[in-house]
Amino acid sequence: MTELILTTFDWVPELPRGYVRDLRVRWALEEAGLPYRVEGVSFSDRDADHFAHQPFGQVPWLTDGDVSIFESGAILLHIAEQSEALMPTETKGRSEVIQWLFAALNSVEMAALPYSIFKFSGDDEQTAGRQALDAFLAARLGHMEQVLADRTWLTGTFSVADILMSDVLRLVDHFDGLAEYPACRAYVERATARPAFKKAHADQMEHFAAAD
Ligand SMILES: N[C@@H](CCC(=O)N[C@@H](CS)C(=O)NCC(=O)O)C(=O)O
Repeated sequence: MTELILTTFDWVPELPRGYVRDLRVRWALEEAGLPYRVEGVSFSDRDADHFAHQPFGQVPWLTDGDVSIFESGAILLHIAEQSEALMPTETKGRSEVIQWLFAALNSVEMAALPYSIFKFSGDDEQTAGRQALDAFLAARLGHMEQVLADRTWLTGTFSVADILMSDVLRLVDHFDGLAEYPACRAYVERATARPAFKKAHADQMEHFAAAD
């Protein structure tokens, strides 16, 4: 087995700590029981090597032997291919997990991210554009509320799709955006009560605090 190396920033400001996307990767690796090492790259000075691994100058990326992979969704899929704790190998179960993985990124995070950026910036001015974005998110959350009303995990058993979906919803919940969506909120609580999440979260907080 090759060594798995997860790269994240060496330091970030207080505000995003606990929400930097290396957490999703840590969480998946913990659930899968795969050993890994974490490396830090400069937050303030992003060099050519950083862009060679992550063309947007962002984090995370994962190195697995001669594979270097960026985009948290792609990384999670790469890890899930190595563990039935994260994704079944049979075609039907695998497709169900993959569709929800994409839904988390392309249907929910796509709506949740603009909301979170406004919240992080402290700008709460209700412009027409902002109202349209809020309505877009509310529609997505309304549908997720129905999906989650009668199931514990998205595909029956816990999978990598739950890591991604609950992490996306967790950021909305951080700004109290799930107040009107009790099933979504309970899902986030269930997911973040898992020991693998708790370890991943504590490790990320410790990693950034060590650089203060
Ligand atoms: N779509 C990318 C987004 C990565 C991303 O937004 N990373 C943030 C940390 S969570 C980052 O590097 N921000 C610094 C920046 O954009 O300059 C993924 O899911 O991996």
